[in-house]
Amino acid sequence: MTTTPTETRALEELCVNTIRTLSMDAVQKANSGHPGAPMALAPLAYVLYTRVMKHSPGNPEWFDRDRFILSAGHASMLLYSTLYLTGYGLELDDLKNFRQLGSKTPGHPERHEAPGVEITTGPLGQGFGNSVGFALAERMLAARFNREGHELIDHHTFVVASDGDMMEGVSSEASSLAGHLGLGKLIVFYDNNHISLDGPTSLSFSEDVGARYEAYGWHVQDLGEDLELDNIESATRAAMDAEDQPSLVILRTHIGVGSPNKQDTKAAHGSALGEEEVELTKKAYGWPTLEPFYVPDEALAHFRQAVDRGGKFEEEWDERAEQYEAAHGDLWHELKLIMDGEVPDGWDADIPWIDPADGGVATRKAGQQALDWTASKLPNVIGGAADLSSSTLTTITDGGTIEAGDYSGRNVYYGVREHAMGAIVNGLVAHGFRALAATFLQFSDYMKNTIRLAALMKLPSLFVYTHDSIGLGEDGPTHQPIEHLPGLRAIPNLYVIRPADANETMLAWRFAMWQLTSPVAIVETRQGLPVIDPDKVPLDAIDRGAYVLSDPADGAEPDVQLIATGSEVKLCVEAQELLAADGIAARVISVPCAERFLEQDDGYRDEVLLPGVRARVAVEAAATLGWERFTGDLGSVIGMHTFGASAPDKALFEHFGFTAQRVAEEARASLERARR
Ligand SMILES: Cc1ncc(C[n+]2csc(CCOP(=O)(O)OP(=O)(O)O)c2C)c(N)n1
Ligand SMILES: [Mg+2]
Repeated sequence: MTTTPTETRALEELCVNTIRTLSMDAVQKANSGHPGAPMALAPLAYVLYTRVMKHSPGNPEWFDRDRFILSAGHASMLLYSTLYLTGYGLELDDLKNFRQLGSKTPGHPERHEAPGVEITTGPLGQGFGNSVGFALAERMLAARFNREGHELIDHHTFVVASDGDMMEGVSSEASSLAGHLGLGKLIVFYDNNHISLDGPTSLSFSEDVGARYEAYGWHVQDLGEDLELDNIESATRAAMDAEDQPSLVILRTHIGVGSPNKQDTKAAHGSALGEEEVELTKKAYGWPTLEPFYVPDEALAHFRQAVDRGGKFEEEWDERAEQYEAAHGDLWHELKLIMDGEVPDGWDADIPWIDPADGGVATRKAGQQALDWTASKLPNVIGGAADLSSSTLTTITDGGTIEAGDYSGRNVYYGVREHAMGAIVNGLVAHGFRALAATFLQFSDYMKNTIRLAALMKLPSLFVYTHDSIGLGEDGPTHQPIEHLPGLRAIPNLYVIRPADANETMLAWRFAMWQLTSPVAIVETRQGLPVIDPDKVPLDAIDRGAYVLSDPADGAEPDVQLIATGSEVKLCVEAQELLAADGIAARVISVPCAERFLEQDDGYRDEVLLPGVRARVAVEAAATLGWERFTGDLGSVIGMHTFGASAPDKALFEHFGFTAQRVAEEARASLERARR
């Protein structure tokens, strides 16, 4: 039986309208969500998922798949409808449960909640930034692993970006870098519908976006209103042919297309159309029934061909992988580690401990050694910084530089683009690299949402923040973080590690590399710190979050407990001596990772922080919020209550009360309260 072109066109239109009606119905049932963009973008999703993309719905994790990233995460129903239809394992019931507690179809796409969702999106611009990381990861893997006659890594990253995405600074930063690096396998579709949440984009957005992207060095096509499926497909293929430039394909769409009363208005953006309007729209589509969630058999069957098609892609790739393994066994082994996201056994057998005789070592300096060590053991570690690598010390020594056309290096120069750096690192990590984002702690604010999203996704991104306190000195209060540590610690799933010395730093990096289910922020000093004898630092110091660094001499029971992180630990060690001279026995507790410590069982917590010893002082050169959990009602917290100042670090610590004498004083006062 042959089908005529007219029949084919009718079937395809039915398919496109199935995406539209499912999306409308799900939003209507939830009485919440964003119907307009999915309706308008249905032809694009149809073309990508059934004609263009190399993907395998039967195995959403197939490594060489093309990645699809819905940066306009509010259009989630576009993705869910398409994933259901093409056979990713979502069921119609999942669409009916859109936005309900525990469903696979939350309001915005969440990585791994539904199969086929590559990355969590919703905060506009983030997905765009992530996609640059995905596209860069592909190029880096290809450069490292592809060999003559063995093109094992060869996939595209397709992105849907809305007006809001295009307005956000993070996408500009990321696009600028993507253009600079010539990431030709990145293809962004701009949903140019002239509408955003508040109304027409003419309220606030009037630049020539295409010209802007041309200036970034992108390949730009503007399809205008011509959204015929064949036209979308040929533009996409033209974008794929532009191998040395990322591509922007501008589509002039109509939000809520087909809705007689809401098309082209903000009313189609973020709320259900309403029963009546849904019916009117279905009639306008010539839809066969008003029954919600109706899926025509022939449309489903047509979409589901994606499963067999994907199986073939995969089979063919598996064959090539076998040949590759036979020809390049070592490389295959290395690639497998990255694909499986595994850390090889015994990788951390020889930790490069730092000798206390080395004198003052800044923890950022130890961080450099830790990076070189971990990078020498783990091929997927990637260095970089936002134009501060000579300060953050986060370039892999002899690792080579990523540049346009040569992606074989291991260091990314992100430029002064902190927000994009965070988003790109999340993309690199989601694609299997252990990439780090580095800048000064104060500038973590610029990239805050990327840290938050990594934490939400439980993505093991590594954030390295140096210049961790007033201890950075002369650069002054603009650069001195105050509220950042408590702010970061308040993010669920994020481990914030502030090592007290070079050896805790070594363990911090080791921890960041082996634990694969949370992002980690390592916070390091600019200034030198005394090195703790490695014998005094337990191997699980970071894993357990806190440990007893020093107990009173002669096994005396402690009268008071001194608690600190980072550069303030040494003050506690000095205060311990001052107190001993007065006959007061003090325990010093180093807390490199408060969140880990709080996760330990009571037994360990009570072993370290003795519940019976209520005289306590916590010291940290940051806002004090949170330390009262450790110091209790009789203790005190020494911290920062104002901004810092510009002066040499020693003068600042003195000025703001970070001295051993002050710690000893507060300890005596707390002991007094405890004895009353
Ligand atoms: C960073 C960020 N700011 C604000 C929002 C809230 N918000 C969701 S969609 C949207 C704008 C909608 O306009 P557009 O991106 O053009 O999407 P469309 O209405 O065309 O679907 C806004 C402001 C958000 N999701 N992320
Ligand atoms: Mg819009």
